Amino acid sequence: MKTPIRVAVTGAAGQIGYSLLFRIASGAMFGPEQPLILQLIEAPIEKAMQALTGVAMEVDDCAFPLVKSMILTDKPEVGFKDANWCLLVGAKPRGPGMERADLLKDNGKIFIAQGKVIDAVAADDARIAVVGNPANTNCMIAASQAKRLPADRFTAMVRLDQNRAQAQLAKKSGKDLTDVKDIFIYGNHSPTMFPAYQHATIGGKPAAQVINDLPWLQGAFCETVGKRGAAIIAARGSSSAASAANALVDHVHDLMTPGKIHSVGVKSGGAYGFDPNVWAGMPVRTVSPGAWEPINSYAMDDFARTKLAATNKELVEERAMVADMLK
Ligand code: NAX
Repeated sequence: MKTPIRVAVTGAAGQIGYSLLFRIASGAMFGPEQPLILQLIEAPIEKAMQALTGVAMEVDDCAFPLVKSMILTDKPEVGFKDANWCLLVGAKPRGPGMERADLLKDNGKIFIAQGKVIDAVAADDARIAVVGNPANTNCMIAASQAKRLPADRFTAMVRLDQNRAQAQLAKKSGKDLTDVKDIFIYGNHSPTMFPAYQHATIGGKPAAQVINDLPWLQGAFCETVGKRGAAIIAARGSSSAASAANALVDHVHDLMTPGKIHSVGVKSGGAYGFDPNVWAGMPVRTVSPGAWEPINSYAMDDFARTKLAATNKELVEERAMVADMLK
């Protein structure tokens, strides 16, 4: 039997948490042989902690063999202690009439505090995945607080956008989902993101050739993927939850699986013309469990360069809005 790993999850009693915990506990994220200690962190609010107790009771009631124990806490220094993975899902939602800058600052405070604590108490091999929005900038903020853990341990989730893009290409072409390959997301997890159809293939052929509808690829396709979150809210009355949890399972699973090539929000280092200090979605290759290298060799045409510039501009603006909070 392997040694259990510690997985910390913030916002564990929220919508995404309610789908996510059961997938992690069943082995979907770290495999069927990997025992787990779940360290569940909620906001210091009585109602949230009470809800978390209920969720943990349901995890107990599933009798998952991999779950060795659970810690329920509203104290980050307890929840992140010795954690091997820190899944930062909890964040403050955007309230009615709230400006983006205010949302960035309010969430910035949460991610500064969590970044500091993770750096101080998490395991030496800790990896951090940020889902709470604005995910790329929150990830940058958390990473800015780290002195011990290197920046490449901090990743932001853009995998939901990749999965959405793959599904749209399969639907449009009428081919099986598994025939669609190499569709990657660049930039921010926001409507400015760029799903680069130019490099995608369907059944081994260029997606653009199979679909043969450039106005759709450059228009409705990019728009549908970019605004899918809003469309889900309009249809369901609340934001994506099960699909977001599923995407986080994919994000972490593929980061732990050498050879996988997938879209991850990482410190750009200047790849694809991004500001070197923003966290931008791009394809990465997992080289060993938890370690990745960027794939920065995809050629970009004029349309792609315009889209990359627009999403980079937004990331740079978000960074400027929180500049006084960064170290
Ligand atoms: P919910 O509002 O249902 O749950 C959030 C939970 O986080 C709540 O239980 C709250 O008490 C908790 N929380 C708040 N502050 C906390 C703190 N400081 N420490 C610990 N817990 C805290 O939101 P949910 O639908 O679960 O979404 C969570 C986040 O994911 C949101 O920021 C949302 O915008 C973001 N999303 C990101 C996606 C992505 O692809 N990157 C897609 C889905 C989702 O919209």
